[in-house]
Amino acid sequence: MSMGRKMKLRSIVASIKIAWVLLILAGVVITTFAVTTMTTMKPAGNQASGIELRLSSVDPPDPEPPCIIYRDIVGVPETTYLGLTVRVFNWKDTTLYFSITGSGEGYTFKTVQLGTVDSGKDKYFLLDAFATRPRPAPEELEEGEKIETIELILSAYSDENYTDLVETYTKQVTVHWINSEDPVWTIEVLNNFDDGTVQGWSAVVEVGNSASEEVATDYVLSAPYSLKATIARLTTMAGYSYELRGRIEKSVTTPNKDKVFGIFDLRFSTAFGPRSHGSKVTRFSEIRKDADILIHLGSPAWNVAGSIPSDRWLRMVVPLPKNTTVTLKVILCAYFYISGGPIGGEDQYAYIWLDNFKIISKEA
Ligand SMILES: [Ca+2]
Repeated sequence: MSMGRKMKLRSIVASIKIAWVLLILAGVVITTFAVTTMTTMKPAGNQASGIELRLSSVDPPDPEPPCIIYRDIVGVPETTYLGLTVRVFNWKDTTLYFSITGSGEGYTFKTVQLGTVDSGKDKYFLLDAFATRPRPAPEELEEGEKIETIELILSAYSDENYTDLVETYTKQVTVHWINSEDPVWTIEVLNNFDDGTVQGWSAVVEVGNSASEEVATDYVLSAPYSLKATIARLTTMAGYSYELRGRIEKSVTTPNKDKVFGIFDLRFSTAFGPRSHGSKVTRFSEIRKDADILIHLGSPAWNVAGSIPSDRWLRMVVPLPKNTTVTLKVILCAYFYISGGPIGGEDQYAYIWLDNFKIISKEA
């Protein structure tokens, strides 16, 4: 690894701490995420390996903190779906073909062929609906919680038919279920927007021209309203690629209790004009606590189409620090290319919906 590359990676790590990446979906979706700093688990021992699988932005050689996916059973279908974003590293001296699957009691995993990662490189992959599992019954969650372990199994092949196995790499991941409706949890915040107000949330444009927030009725999880943010960018030139990025945010003060979680039900979409190419999908989404990335979905590569699911609800659950004032942010980034002749000014849009946002807490 060249010094230049190392420096760049270091600076990214310094700003990020732990980015996890997951998503789940269900009839309503459900997602997940992981954070490592809040647990006493020890990192898995290093595996001497020419390949590696990570679920965070922490770069080798730094050990990756333990991976934890938080999930809430409330409001999800009887069959739950787990999705995640993973990073695959190839330190072998040739390009390899990768596939990934997993195992865990009660889980059914897909086997997904990821394609190639070049020698010395890493890539992000979003695994949509990667695993299913029957929703745990409330009785299975003692004190409103249940911990289980799954394994992710990465396999590298030398050929495009995925027949000549070169190496496998296994990663242990903790799944931490919660039942946010168990009375052991105190509901500190519930933002369902059903009073017709935005309940302290605001929209912010990061790359583009405008952002606005409102209560909306087009997509809701609890009637009559959800929160809807509209982020817009005016495009006036053809033959250019454009980024469109914005967020919703709210400042909260967390309770002085040992366990605090934020539960987000989110939906993303875009509306691009007829000249835009780049698919009707978004590039990445993140949940941040101030500048810290708590969950990252999708790929940083701008030209990866279909990086995150859009037009359906996703759930993401994040642990939060106690007794602290933080700004919670949900970021959405889209990328597109405008082709053809002069377009004379055309707005492109990205949308974020939020409903039934909760902060819950309890003593350990
Ligand atoms: Ca609502």
